[in-house]
Amino acid sequence: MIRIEEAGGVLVLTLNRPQVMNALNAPLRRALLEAITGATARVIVLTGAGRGFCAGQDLAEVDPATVDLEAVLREEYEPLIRAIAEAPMPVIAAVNGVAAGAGANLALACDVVIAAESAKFVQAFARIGLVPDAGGSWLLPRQIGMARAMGAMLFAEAVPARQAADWGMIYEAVPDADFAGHWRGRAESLARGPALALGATKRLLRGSFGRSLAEQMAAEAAAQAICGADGDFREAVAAFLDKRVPVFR
Ligand code: T3D
Repeated sequence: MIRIEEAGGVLVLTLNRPQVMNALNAPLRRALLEAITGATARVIVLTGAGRGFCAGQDLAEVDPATVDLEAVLREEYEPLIRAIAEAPMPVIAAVNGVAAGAGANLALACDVVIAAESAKFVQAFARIGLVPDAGGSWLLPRQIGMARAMGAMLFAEAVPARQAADWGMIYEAVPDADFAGHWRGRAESLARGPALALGATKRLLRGSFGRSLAEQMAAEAAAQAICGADGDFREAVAAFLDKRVPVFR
């Protein structure tokens, strides 16, 4: 269901059902959740095998007459999206091709989204008479504003990677020829970084939507106290003064 490779602090999880554009069935959801919650790497990358990233729910698995959609979402999708948001390390989505439905929102739940220029994001739910799920109705208006999120979700049109980057839905769109080397370089650069500070930055930003400015600054101060007492801070300052590249733990 997924290919798992780990090297140099980077855990790469490749969704591996290319014959159905890596559509999510129950075994794939379980494998992904286990791999993310069990990860000890410094960075996780999610990507897809073949020409798609993920086509969302495997529609061949669902019998609309009997499926309990609420239970599937509460018991399988929600833990997966929360596992990404709550993972102590940064999670990168390397979106190699189309990301549709819950597959789009799986990508958008990641901390950094890097897409190949030929990739596209489709909030496909309205096409099949469903509402956006897997956290998308919370994430997308925060990422691109209400007007664009509403349009993307009501019209269920594909948003090309370049436009997604221009809108702030993703971090960057990269020419296809450079894509694989580029996301790997990004992941390795985070893996060489100060893990404690990067994890704390993720938590601060993700927690910020539920806090006032005063509460957020208190959270910053508390996190800075922890990072400031850490060896990585001492090493980085010493490296700066010595005019050398810091070596983080
Ligand atoms: O059910 C619940 O528990 C609730 C949760 C719902 C969450 C959701 O994700 S709802 C949204 C589900 N996803 C979709 O509606 C997307 C359906 N797929 C598409 O619209 C298109 O396939 C794509 C835009 C993703 C890609 O189009 P294209 O033209 O590049 O490829 P294709 O030819 O349509 O697909 C290639 C193969 O993948 C094809 O199989 P075949 O004909 O070669 O044997 C196609 O049937 C299969 N495939 C694509 N998406 C899915 C899928 N098979 C099962 N489930 C899919 N979602």
